Amino acid sequence: MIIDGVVPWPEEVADGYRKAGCWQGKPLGSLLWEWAQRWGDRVAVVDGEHRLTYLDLALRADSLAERFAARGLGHGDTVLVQLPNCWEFVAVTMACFRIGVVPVMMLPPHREYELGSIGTHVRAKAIIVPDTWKGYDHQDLAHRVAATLPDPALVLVVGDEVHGESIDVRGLIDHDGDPGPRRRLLDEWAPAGSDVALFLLSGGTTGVPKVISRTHDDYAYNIRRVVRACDFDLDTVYLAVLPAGHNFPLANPGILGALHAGGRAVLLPSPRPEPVFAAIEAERVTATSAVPAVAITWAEAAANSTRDLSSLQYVHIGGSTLAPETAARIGPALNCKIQQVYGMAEGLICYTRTDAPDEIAHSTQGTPISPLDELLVVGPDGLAVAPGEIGELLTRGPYTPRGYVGVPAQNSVSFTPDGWFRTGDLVRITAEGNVVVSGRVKDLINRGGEKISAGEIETLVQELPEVAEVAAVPLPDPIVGERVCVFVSLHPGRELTLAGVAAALTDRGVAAFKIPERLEVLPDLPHTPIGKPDKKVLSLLLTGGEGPAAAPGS
Ligand code: OOB
Repeated sequence: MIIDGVVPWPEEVADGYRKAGCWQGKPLGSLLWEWAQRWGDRVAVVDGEHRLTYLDLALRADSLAERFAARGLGHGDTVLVQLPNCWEFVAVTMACFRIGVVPVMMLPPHREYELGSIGTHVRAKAIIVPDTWKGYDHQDLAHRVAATLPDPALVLVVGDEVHGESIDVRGLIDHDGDPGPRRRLLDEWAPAGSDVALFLLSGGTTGVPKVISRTHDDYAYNIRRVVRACDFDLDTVYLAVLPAGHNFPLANPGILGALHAGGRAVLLPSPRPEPVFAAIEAERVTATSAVPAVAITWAEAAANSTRDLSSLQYVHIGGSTLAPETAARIGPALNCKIQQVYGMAEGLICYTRTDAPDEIAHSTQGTPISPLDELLVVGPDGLAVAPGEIGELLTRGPYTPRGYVGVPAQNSVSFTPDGWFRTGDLVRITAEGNVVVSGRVKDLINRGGEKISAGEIETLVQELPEVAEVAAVPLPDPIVGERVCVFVSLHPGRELTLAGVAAALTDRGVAAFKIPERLEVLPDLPHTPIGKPDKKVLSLLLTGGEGPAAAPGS
């Protein structure tokens, strides 16, 4: 089934990946039943009091899948999934995989602006939310968003307070009768391995939502390889604390990797140290993943914790830059080994291996998980740099798609004509083949691993009547790495405060993590020779001449 706007791999390349055994033609929903057959009564998912075995999970997913289908959802229909880390997230995702419905992985902080623009772009047919989350009414949000979408969309809700006009997700799960006939029926409806399994989000650019389509074949391959790179096995107890819809905790190796290995995924809705340490102690967690900002808070809190963290073997750290000195502190503080990961929703994943010496694990981001990943480091002229030199990383491979969904103009910028994805990251590759990320050329702000497109913030701030010109730049920050700073010049006689900007963007329904945290008003912005705001100069103004780690907008 071909979904509008999804860019396939060229047929001969796809054939090569099939012949090499990467793509096995099995949808992820059928893998769920393979796991259930192998490990049926072992615990697969833990969420507080809830402990689901592999068989429980498969039966619940089947029940949901059948009810989704009964409400008209089928192959290629897209569903916005905005759930915190909970067992229902896993069951809903698997249910979608079972019948070829495509979950679109939204994040809990997203609001009208993100749900509305992505939902419109992918023509969502349903929105799945919690009733409330962190004091915010997501059910209400989902109904407001649904009313603005191009097609009628169902609102499905996980929680105790489900209103009449919403569908109660837990109410769709039944445990009656013989599950065999349903399973056989769903097997007949299963998508093909080459079909799209899910849509992941990338930091958007100006008005262009960047949606990444991942097929069952490519995602399953990614999961198999990363499970190997991290030595996940039957004894793995993986703790998911980052938002489960993000590619890192979802599948690298994350929740799906733990399940694929026959281990167990423990879900926690927050990375705060005390509940994390309590969960590690209670569930004998062996591995977890974190962005650097989170790993640092754990390392600091561990000194004063009486929790038994002795089961923890590995913390996977990635999503933004981790300084080698910091990396060296985290392992001893948590009494475990760290594995660095450099990855992206667009595909490519690099990991330092479990047996890497400390100097590699602390100062590099490791090697690609597949021997078929292709990496090319180019200079500003587009030509390969000399080995070991810094340049922009381009990549292709069996789990790196060839384009974003439905944005041909953006794709001609983000991908080369021969299919290389331009990561926008500056890297060098060491003599041993390890990738070291040293900055970036793409214009985004990386706030504790959450990617915020500078262009998107600029478009929103430019809409304010006071603003003549705007540029968003990263403000270096010791805790989250970078925060959003906007420089503006104003129309004559106008005034603008940071609180004013924050209120205007919040009113527009923009996620809180994107709201600017610093505002600088200048009489005029400095410009580059072609007349764009000069972000290098602006960044220097912020750092007093030191310059941030990243080189934005160059
Ligand atoms: C992960 O995925 P995304 O899609 O949120 O962000 C990808 C971008 C990369 O292009 C790079 O700019 C940055 O995040 N990044 C890193 C990094 N890992 C990712 N920058 C410096 N050092 C690192 N170790 O962030 C992601 C996806 C899967 C696994 C891990 C991370």
